[in-house]
Amino acid sequence: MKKNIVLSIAGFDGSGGAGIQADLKTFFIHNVYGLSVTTSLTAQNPQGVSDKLDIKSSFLKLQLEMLAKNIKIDSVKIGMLANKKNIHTISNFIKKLGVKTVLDPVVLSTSGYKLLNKQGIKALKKELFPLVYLITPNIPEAELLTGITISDIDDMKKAAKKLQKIGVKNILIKGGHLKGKTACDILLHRGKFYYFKEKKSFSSHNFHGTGCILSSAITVHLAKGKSLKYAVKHAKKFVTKKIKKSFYISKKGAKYLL
Ligand code: PXL
Repeated sequence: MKKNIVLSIAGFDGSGGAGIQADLKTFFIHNVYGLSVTTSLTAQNPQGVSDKLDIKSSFLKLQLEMLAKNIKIDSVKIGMLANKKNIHTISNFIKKLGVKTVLDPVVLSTSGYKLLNKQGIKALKKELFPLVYLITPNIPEAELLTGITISDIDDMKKAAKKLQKIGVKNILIKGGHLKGKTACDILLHRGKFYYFKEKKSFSSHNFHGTGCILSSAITVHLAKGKSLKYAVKHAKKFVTKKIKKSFYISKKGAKYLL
């Protein structure tokens, strides 16, 4: 039986809710085979991240090359990048590989820990944005990347257009942080806006790994040859379903999805 193969390049989350752990679970549930290469190890629990240890970029390069030399990869998901050197290494790899790549521009953890520094954000825009097929910022990330304050759908559209001007092909801005009863994500694809709405079944935003899971699920559908609209629609439905069934793994802290 043929299985599609998807690669996650992301951070390590020992608590299992975000990063490569969340990505691999998402791949498994969707019946694709998951590969993973880590950019940085985080020390964290459901209350937050206390520190990170970045992988040496020469070793990151080796991990990527060993996989690609031997295995046909159908699509790639990129999450936490940690620093500029890693971004440079990954950009070179993605350029050579030439498959659809989804970038979740992770800048802060849910609890506010910096997962990418200022220099990294600059390199992200310059080196990776032009190479990837889709980026999936949430509202705080879209604000940080564009300098636009976002308080409604029109602001989200403005930010998406600005990101397109920087050179990103397709942009999905996740609206879960906006006030209101529905979570509306907007997709800018081939010059048109598409809207993906789901009723919010939650009163707080303290869920761990939702962004990782959404971007991974989108990457799976792309690996299977589905359209971007199909991929976003079904990935969002999947995350919404998992939010409804989310659970605590500790007395204090965020809720987990997978
Ligand atoms: O959800 C953002 C995120 C991504 N990747 C890793 C993380 C986090 C948040 O904590 O730890 C590894």
